[in-house]
This record gives sequence, C-alpha cells and structure tokens, in this order.
Amino acid sequence: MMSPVKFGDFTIFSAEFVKSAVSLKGLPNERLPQVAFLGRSNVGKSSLLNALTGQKNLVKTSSTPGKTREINFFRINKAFFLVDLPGVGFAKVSNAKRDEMSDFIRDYVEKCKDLRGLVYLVDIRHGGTPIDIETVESIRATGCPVLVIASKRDKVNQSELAKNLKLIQERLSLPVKPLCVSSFKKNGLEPLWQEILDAINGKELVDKTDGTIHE
Ligand SMILES: Nc1nc2c(ncn2[C@@H]2O[C@H](COP(=O)(O)OP(=O)(O)O)[C@@H](O)[C@H]2O)c(=O)[nH]1
Ligand SMILES: [Mg+2]
Repeated sequence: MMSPVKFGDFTIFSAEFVKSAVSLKGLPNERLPQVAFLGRSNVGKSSLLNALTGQKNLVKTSSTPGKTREINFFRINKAFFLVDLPGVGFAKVSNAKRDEMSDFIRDYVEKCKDLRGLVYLVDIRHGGTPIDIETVESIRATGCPVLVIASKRDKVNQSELAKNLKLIQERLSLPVKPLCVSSFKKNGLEPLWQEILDAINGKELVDKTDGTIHE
C-alpha cells in the first residue's frame, strides 16, 4: 500500500501498473476513462508519470531512447488510467519500425473509446521540433483533444524558458503558452493534475486550438 500523495485538493490513494499492450487486443478490459502521455523518446514521459503519482519507480525510466515499444496502463485510485505511450520519431530504429510504432499509437488514439485526451510533451530546450509539429497535427486530425506541455523546466534559465515557450506556442499553434513542468523539481504538477482531472471528468482537455496566436 502506498501512502497517500496530495496535489492541492486531489489525493492519490493508489497507483498501480495494470498491464502492457503491444496491440489493440491488449487494452485493459476495464472501462475506465484514460488520459495518455505522448512525446519524443527521452522527453520525460515516464519520469512525469512517476512525479504525478508521487512514486519513484512506478514507471521505468531510461536514458536509452526508443526502448519502450508498448503502451503501459496505470490505474489511479481505481478510477481512471494514465497511459504511457511509446516514444515518437526515434531516429535510430528503421523507418518500417517507426511507422509501425506510429500506426499502433494512431490505432489506439482513433479506436480507444475511453481515451479522453492526450498530454503531448515537448522538451523545453528544443522549442518544438518538426517531429513534434507533425505528430501533434496528426493527433489533432483524429479529433482527439491534445494538451501540449513543455518538460524539463529545470534544464533552462528564465530567458530561455520565456523564449522557448513562445517558440512552442507558435510552432504548435497553441492558443496560449504551454504549461512547463519539471519532474525533477516538481514544477507545474498541480495545474497539470487539474487539467487531467477535468478531462477525466468529461471536460475538454484543452481550449480548442484554432491556429490563433494570442500575445
Ligand atoms: N533534468 C531533467 N531530466 C529529466 C526530467 N524528466 C526526465 N528526465 C531525464 O530524461 C531522461 C528520459 O526520461 P524518461 O522519463 O525515461 O523519458 P521517456 O522516454 O519520455 O519516457 C532520463 O534520463 C530522465 O532522468 C526533468 O524534469 N528534468
Ligand atoms: Mg518512457
């Protein structure tokens, strides 16, 4: 049993690894709402899931990019799933493999009825790469709500932070500057939980992005 972890008014009583899936057949049978995490390999998805659940090793993290090929399901408070998706755009695997990974993610996003939205992580240092732009656009095209956030806030200073948040906003056509989190320093976790819980409770995960850039 884990000891309860609090984020503002939200308390986590349980966070359990339920299963890994390598195809749609492997999705959990249990019909609970899901919010999934996506981004390039090494962007910090697994670390963020650990930070969000107050666990050190619920999710395996790795400094070897591209290792995770499966979708991992974690059940929170027996009420909903947080889902760790395979990294996108890992350059060192063959193109065929890369497409296969994308197909699996696309299948999941298009066909999983319990998916309420995706949290897409962009490394704050990179300010949104062509792979990030492409992936976010293709997820939007499926109609699935996407919340873009920036990761590894502790890796940049104040002026790089401001500059790269603006870059990410512009490149990914976001209505507002993205939330920036650090799993190491625990920045931004409470507002992120608020967004996730809203999505779990049936509200739209993000403002609808209409391409307008608000200064
Ligand atoms: N400085 C810093 N490093 C991080 C942070 N989050 C993850 N990392 C590191 O980035 C690497 C990849 O993290 P991981 O969570 O496995 O990324 P994933 O491939 O997206 O699941 C690991 O070496 C982590 O220790 C963060 O908030 N700050
Ligand atoms: Mg990972």
